[in-house]
Amino acid sequence: MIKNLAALDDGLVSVSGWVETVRDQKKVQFVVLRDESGAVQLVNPRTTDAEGVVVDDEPATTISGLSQGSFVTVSGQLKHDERVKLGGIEIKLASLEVVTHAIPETPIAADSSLDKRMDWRFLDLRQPKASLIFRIQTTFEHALRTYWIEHDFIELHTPKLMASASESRAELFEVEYFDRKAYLAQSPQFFKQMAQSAGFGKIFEVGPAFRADPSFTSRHATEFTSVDSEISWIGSHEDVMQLHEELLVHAFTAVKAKHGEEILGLFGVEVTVPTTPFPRIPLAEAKEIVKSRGYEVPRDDDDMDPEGERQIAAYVAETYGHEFVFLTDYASSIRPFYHMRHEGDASLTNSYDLIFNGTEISTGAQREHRIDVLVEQAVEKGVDPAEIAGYLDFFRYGVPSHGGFGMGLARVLMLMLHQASIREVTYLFRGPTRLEP
Ligand code: AMO
Repeated sequence: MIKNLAALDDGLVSVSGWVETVRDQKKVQFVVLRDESGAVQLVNPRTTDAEGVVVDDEPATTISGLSQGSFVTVSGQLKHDERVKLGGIEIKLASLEVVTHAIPETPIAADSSLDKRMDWRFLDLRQPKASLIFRIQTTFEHALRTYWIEHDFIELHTPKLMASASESRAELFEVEYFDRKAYLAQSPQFFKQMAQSAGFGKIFEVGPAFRADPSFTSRHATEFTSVDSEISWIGSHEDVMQLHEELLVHAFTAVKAKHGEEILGLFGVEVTVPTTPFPRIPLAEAKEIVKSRGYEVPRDDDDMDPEGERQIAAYVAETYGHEFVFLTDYASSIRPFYHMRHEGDASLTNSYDLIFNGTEISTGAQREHRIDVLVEQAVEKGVDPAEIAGYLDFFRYGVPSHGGFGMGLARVLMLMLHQASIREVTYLFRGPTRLEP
């Protein structure tokens, strides 16, 4: 049912919205009007002359010519009728003003390709599913913030123009910056660690991140919203995982409470609030498990590949009845230089990836905070200390033990709502061949 009905002085109501359908019958016309709050049925009985023949008067003629998506403002008498599907009300038309006649040929239809729908994103977003996605995103982010604020975290907005790479150089966007080069931030990694050097203790940021990743997968974008948090005084990455799971439980509880029924109705998905602790499996063990299920992981010395992630998620679902799993203790060879390595076994790191419904949504780790070790690890990874001198300075004046994570917001939503691509849950997607709209 539409919610934005305004009462007029003369006992009528007024409402504006987009025309969804027009049913032009012999003696009566029905129009369904929609806005962001819902839909309402308008009814316009046709006028007949003395012989009972229908007359072409207004607003009947205008209604007959209304194209789908036209934007109109109407007034009329509100009638309650339980038989009317849209909330048991309808409006008997008194006046109708067409603000904009929509171009009759709609460029997209329900069966249009995803790419075509992205071309016409503002029309694509008119489906009720789409606005629900962004209301869920709002609730999700709000719940994360509530948790952080209740636990005394500080919110930061770190710069997105940087003088160096913060993650792999391979995925770096370079921009002209007056007489020098700048780079778009791949993550707030360095600056969230700087806050630990500054003594902020617990911080978070929700902001854009850029990756010059030429892939066309369903889970990669060149610009995405990264949910980041970083905390000091940790014993190991276990403390980061505990923060991470508590945050997710808090946010999933809020989403389920506010949108659970709508999500079930529109997406056919029952949101499950995860239980803690989430299962934790060292990466090497996870690879053995998927191998024992008959899946040959392409490389033992590499990250878990997407099929491996699906396989381990299936195992976790069967064994623990859980949608989440932390894969822990990644090999140093496949982790960035700033991850802390195991005490006594430098081949492994105090790090994890979080898998949700079979796809990675997050990477987290304890960071190396001892300057000598950090420089050594950078050099070993081929990172020139001179290039990250500013970052290394944070550690030259003492930094507590610390760690944190980065989580792709769109990936969480995609997997929560069982969508096939992050394009569906990103307001305006950016990929290698998409810079518009
Ligand atoms: P990582 O590079 O794994 O780690 O990124 C963290 C999370 O960000 C999301 N993500 C992406 N989402 C959409 N498109 C992309 N191209 C893309 N790349 C990454 C994923 C991923 O799990 N600084 C570390 C995090 C940390 O240790 O705090 C980092 O950026 O969901």
